[in-house]
Amino acid sequence: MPTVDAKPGPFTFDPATTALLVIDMQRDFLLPGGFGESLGNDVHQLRRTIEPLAALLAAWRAAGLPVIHTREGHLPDLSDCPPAKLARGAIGQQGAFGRILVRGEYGHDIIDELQPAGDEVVVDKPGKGAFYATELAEILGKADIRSLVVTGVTTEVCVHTTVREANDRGYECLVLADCVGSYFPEFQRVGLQMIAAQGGIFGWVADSPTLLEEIAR
Ligand code: TIU
Repeated sequence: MPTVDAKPGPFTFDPATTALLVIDMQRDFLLPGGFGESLGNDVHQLRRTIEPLAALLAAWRAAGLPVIHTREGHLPDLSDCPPAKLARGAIGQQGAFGRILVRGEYGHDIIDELQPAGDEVVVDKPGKGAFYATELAEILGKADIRSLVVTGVTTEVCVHTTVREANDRGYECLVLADCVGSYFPEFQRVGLQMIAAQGGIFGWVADSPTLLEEIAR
């Protein structure tokens, strides 16, 4: 079985029951001028994930392993957006790339570099976690997936929420440090530490090159 050098210890996975999860690599979060930047954030903190993630996606696809993408966003009438989220954010307002985090808008879609391939699943989620109010659990169950390689943005928000949800549902999660990003360097560092602390309280953390070596075998 492939084994990756990770924290807090080796992560062993069965490729037959493992999926790559790419969380919210959307234009609204990653492009200059988008929603993320409108919140006062530096998008370059996230953009460092694009190159390693593109390389990982290519290798993962070449190995014939499943990829699942997610996108955070809402129906055009915002009926799936909780009032508290609406009140705090710019959701649904006009942004540089269309209505912010609204499905069907240019800014809501995945960046050009990481566009889903033909048969890859895209899960649209209204929350931070990829399991809440989505079909993800059903998709993973049908495919007999039990381990997730987790990538995407942002580390302490949608990645953390999803990994915690997955952990509580019995999935083993490997989070790739170079393929997840936070607008805040401190949150990136501590966010990753929190996952692997206490003997891997809700997952493992590694860098993508160690996983790429295993995939190439
Ligand atoms: N995908 C995700 O993390 N959604 C966010 O709103 N993240 C922020 O860090 N703002």
